[in-house]
Amino acid sequence: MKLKVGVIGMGTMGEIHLRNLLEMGSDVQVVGFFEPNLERSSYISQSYGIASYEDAVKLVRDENINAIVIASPANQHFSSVSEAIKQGKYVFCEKPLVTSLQDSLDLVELEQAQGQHLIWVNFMRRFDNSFLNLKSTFDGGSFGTLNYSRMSHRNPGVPSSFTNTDYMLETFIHEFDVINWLLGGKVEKVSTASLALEKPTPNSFTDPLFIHLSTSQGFQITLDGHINNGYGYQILCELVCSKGAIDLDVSGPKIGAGNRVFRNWSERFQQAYQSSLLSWFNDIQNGTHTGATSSDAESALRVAMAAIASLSRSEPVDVS
Ligand code: ISE
Repeated sequence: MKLKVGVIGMGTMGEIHLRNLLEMGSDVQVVGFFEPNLERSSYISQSYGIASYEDAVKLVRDENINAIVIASPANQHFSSVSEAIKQGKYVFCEKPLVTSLQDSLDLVELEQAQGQHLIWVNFMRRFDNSFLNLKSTFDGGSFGTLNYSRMSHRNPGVPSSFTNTDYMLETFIHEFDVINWLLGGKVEKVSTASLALEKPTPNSFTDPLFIHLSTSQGFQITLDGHINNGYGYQILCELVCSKGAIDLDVSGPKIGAGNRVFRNWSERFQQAYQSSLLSWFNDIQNGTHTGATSSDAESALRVAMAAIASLSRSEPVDVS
């Protein structure tokens, strides 16, 4: 099946997806895109020779388009995704899929009514070679059973409008998904703590931030974030098991980025973004779903909501 793709949102992420789509061969055709910022829109049309649409709804309803890639701001995802699902079109949507639990439940229901998977959420760590190597080593069992896990998320900086809610929905949402994917089970309880630095963040969010999570299997996970660190982008994930500890530097069939420090997230996860989009294409051809589903997105969102509540109330919160 030829994918005739429309892309919604042409910020940094939308352009990365566009470039990756353009490299996927003749079975993928980019029909057009929608970007509300006129300057950016004309830059994209001129640079890539692709038609722009007046609005997202026109793009989604165009009969020449059968698959939609969504990289608009998260609070605009629901209207595009729900419209696409009603039209029976395949969707590849950036994280977080939506920003409220009600929207999430509505999307899961709409998709179920169509009787097939139509939503793929870009939790790209599931396709990152380092994470895949870690998962296959852990699943192989030679390191024994999990005692606890440590994770870190470090970013040189985030936009000045960033808030604590964004911290959970835009940044830690990746770890909330990784916990479900890598360890299985459900996160049941979340508590948060912060550290006041001498040089505080100029933005209106709490950084560095620490989260403690416990899962239905009794696993304990500590997660720290320092996303205004000024020096670089680094992702760490360590599984401390009964026979030894393994992390993202574990060797595996494909070379991964490991624990190294990068300039930014797009550089660190370049391979994962390509693989994630390619697997969407392959899944559509094969009638499979090897990525993150709308239900996976809902599980991660529930943890994020509990973390937001824990941070604002300064107490442990159960995940609903
Ligand atoms: C950004 O939006 C991403 O999705 C990156 O993967 C994440 O690491 C970063 O913290 C977010 O701001």
